[in-house]
Amino acid sequence: MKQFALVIAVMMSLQFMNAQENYVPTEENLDARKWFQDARFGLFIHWGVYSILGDGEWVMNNQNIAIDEYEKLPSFFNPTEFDADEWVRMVKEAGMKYITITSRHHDGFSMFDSNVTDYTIVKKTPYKKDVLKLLAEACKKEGIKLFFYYSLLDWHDDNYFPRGRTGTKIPGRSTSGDWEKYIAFMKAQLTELLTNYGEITGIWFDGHWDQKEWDGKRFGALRVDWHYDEIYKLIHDLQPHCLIGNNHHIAPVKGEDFQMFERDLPGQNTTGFGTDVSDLGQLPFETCKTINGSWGFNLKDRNHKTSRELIQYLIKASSHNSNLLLNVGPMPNGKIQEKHVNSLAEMGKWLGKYGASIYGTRSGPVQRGDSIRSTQKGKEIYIHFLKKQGGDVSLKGFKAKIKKISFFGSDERIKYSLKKEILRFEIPENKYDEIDTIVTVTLR
Ligand code: FHN
Repeated sequence: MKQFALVIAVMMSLQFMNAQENYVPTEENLDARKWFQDARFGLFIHWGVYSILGDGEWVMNNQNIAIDEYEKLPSFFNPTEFDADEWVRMVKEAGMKYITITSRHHDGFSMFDSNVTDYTIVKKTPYKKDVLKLLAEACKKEGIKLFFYYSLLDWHDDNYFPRGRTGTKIPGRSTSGDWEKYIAFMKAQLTELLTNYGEITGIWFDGHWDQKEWDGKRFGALRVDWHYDEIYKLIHDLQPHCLIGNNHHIAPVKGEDFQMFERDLPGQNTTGFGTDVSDLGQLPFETCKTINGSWGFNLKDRNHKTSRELIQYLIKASSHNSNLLLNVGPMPNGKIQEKHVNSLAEMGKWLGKYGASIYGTRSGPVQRGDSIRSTQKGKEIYIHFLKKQGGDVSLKGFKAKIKKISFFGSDERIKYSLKKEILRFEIPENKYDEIDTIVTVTLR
């Protein structure tokens, strides 16, 4: 009986999971996936009118701000210090290869010019400029790829009805609406995003989970049809290379081109978002993480990660075969906090020296928790020691024949022994680095 109930629950939750069933990725799409996997490092940007309140991108929900009150925010949003070229320069110097920016978050405010709503940066703010356009131009000049984050969930639009699990206490939300019109609205906006901004490398969806039943412990059935079959097809028809990812917190469905993880490395599920080892698929991976503790600008957040922590997380992500999409929340004036700019610069400096052990690599043969990780590119295996090891190092699982072992970037050979797939060598105390000690194993 229990099993029967489970089958019914699973069937119900999949009922509306219309994916792009017959999707066959084009050559361009497969090339884009390969590029994406090699890129390994990108900047996530959560920026919207909420930044004015300095309390994160969920402030409308968390402070239950009424629709008509929240609607005043755009009139104060005037990011006169925003300089797209400066952002892109910072990204390049950080060694990042792409940017994913929020085009519209859950508050429903479009940070771009749109013909299907007036609730946009161009029509409602004194700034009047389309920041996505400016960023797209700057990215194009510098060869940085651009992804758009797009929220499926909307606390502002009347047609986002049935309303989801969140934003339920926001005063002024409508008590009726036309779901099909909402889908048509999203399709029209996505068409704009994929038509007016040149080449867009990916669309990053979020908010699917808002329409799942929740009993306080577990997610249940999906209450709406997101029409992913039509939405994904639309995107792939407009730009066939465009990579689709959906932060739905489940294993990827047909039509998606990469699998994403939020604040977790692939296979880990510390956030409880439900993406555990059994959900790992064959698509490229990306994990997103905040540079402090918040996505959108949060004035009181002092939880800034150190550059050591950030670099080590990038190494761990690469060793899990995953990209790291590291988030900053720009301030309402258009600037990124100095502390974050500095940390990114530190990461860039490190990558300038050790980038070969990250870019273009895949997961390596030995992984040992938080202390030893490995990446591999062709015949080079990079063993990253994130913590000091006492005495000799012995690593299991070395099947291939070894040509030589050395410290990264040095010709000086390290003596080793390899018996029964166990590799042994010594790292002298004075060779350890604060952040990462990299030993390169070159295979025959
Ligand atoms: O609700 C959002 C949140 O604001 C943020 O955008 C993150 C980024 O991964 N995603 C959602 C939570 O899963």
